[in-house]
Amino acid sequence: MDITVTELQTTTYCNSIAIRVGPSPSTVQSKSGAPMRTITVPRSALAVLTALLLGCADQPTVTVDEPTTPEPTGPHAAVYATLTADQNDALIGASSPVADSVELHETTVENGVASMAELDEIPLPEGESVILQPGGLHLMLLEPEPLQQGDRLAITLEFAEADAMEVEVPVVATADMPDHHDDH
Ligand SMILES: [Cu+2]
Repeated sequence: MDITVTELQTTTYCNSIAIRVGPSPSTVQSKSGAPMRTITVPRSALAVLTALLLGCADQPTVTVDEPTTPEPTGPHAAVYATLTADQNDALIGASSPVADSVELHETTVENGVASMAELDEIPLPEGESVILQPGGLHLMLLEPEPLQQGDRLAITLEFAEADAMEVEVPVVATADMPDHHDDH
């Protein structure tokens, strides 16, 4: 069975699409009498369409770009990424099947000495790209299972507003990233 998408003649995207599950497209008249366009899409597209419609309910979303973990040289592993929220939000936690716990950290350097503090949350101001990078904000997997270049680890990010999101993080050569965790 295909899914029939009925596009109403309205200007706002989020009010413009209705999904009916039916065996075939049919002619539909809107209440105002204007004809509506119908498109039939494969059932496999239902998840995508559902996501689009859920996105219409002003559901905050956070985009995660270039998640990366340098191959650990010590007991812990850092995860870097660029996070951009479309509404004011905050990263409030993270977890991974490869580590018992994942903390939010910030590295600061004072008088040439690097130290790391655990944060309760990382604020994500609307539309602003927050960069998790060596020497600054990062996620830290505490004593993860052994990770090697070429592995991909799963990490679930929890936000104050947006739904939790699972991200796949490639493990890259340490030579590709500055190492800032000698102080652990
Ligand atoms: Cu750290």
